[in-house]
Amino acid sequence: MSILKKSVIFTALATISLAMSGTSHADDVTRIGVAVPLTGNNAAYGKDIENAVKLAVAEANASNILIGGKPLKLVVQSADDQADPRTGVQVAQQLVDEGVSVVIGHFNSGTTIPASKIYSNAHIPMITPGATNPTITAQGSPFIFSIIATDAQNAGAAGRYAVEVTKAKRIAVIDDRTAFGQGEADEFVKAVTAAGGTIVAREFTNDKAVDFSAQLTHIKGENADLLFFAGLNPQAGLVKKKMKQLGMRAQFVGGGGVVEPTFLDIAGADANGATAWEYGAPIDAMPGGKNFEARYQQKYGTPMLSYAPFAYDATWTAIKAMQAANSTKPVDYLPKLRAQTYKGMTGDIRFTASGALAQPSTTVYQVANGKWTPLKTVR
Ligand code: ABU
Repeated sequence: MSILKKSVIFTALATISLAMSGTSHADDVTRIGVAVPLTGNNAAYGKDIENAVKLAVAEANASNILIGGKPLKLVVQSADDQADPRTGVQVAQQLVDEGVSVVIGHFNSGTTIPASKIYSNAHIPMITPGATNPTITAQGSPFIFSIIATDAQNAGAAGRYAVEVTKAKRIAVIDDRTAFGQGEADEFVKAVTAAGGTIVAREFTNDKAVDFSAQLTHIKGENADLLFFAGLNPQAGLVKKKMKQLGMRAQFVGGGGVVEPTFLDIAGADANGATAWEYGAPIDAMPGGKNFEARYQQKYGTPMLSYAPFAYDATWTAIKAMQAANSTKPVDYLPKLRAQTYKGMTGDIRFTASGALAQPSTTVYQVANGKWTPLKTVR
């Protein structure tokens, strides 16, 4: 083999090796990792989060923030976790190897729980803008944060409301057997039972299913007057549509992740009357919310979904902690992140000792005339 050929092969191998180890980056930039599903059934939620992080980063880069006397130059490092726990762990390790200073993500509780252990071991802060199983922050890691209400709060409020306000007497539940769906169904059932309500059926499916006839027929047979569906879109829309086909009288109640246009598109006219609980306050009640919505729409040419405000705030929360510490190194800015109160769009962002959001809120919405309309916010 000629010396030239050997040299070309060596250079190519060295480049691949550097790219894989992540050590080829110039170190004048600060990497913000985003780990969300960018493909598969949950891709719309993930893209929404990624867009919001990129918007915050673009605005921060244009703000001439100085850290250590130098302009802060942020770059977004996106990773597709495919809503899959094993892939979640792999991309978490990749982001750590690439030297990110913080990770905004993941979206699914089922990916967040195992991935959080990777960040925790690497001492990289992770802030989830969407994963809501209470065990995420109950782990007590000093590196793991949630900027959104948990399902103990969201589904807990849904359970109390079902008994005390809706006055449902015979309550049924279907969950999708994910860490999120099963977790929020458990929290809902706990709250219903504590409020003196009666669960007449507890059914489950999986997060890929499209046919819910067996579960709904059983629930109809139990003469349920309220059904809590613990899962995401598009399944929530399909469940609502099927309920109508089966002539069920039960009130449909969704948990987190349902108040989205996809539900309306899938359930069509059958969507009317459905209710669902979503984390935080309605966008109109968020300070600067409408302006953010317009900036997002202008940048991406598409309406934002429910998790964009949380992802935007999560990114700025990390940037503010870096500013306060005058350093982008986790070891320096972590104490600021743990102690600060950042006045965000979604509220005052302060974390409890375990990394949960200190002042969460949640809102119940109802579909009226083909639109999700807020009914009440619980703090
Ligand atoms: N919180 C809504 C859905 C995401 C998740 O926790 O899995």
